[in-house]
Amino acid sequence: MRRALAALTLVICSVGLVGCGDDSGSSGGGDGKDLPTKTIDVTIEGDSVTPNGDRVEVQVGQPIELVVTADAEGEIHVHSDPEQELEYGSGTTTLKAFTIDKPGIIEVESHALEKTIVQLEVK
Ligand SMILES: [Cu+2]
Repeated sequence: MRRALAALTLVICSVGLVGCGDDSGSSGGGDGKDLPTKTIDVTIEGDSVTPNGDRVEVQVGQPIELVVTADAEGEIHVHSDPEQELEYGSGTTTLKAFTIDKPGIIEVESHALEKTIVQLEVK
């Protein structure tokens, strides 16, 4: 009985920790400095891409990092101004972090697949 309780406490603690980490990512201040990097995992397999057009909220000036796992090399377009083209290889590639300097909706897409991966909702 005691053992089960200890295990349960452990589970609750680690879940709580994860929750905290996520929260601090989205509730930062508005000064545009020291914003935590927003990491977006992207999986490209054949002609399917995940996520597929999801909205992701980011803040102006927040570093955005795409971690791409793909079965073939390719290129991701970030439709910011100016547009950015980010190349990835087959396997897992962590792309160079970028920032968006004004509010709006920025599409991140694969032209090869003609699919929108995410829409960055920049606030
Ligand atoms: Cu494009």
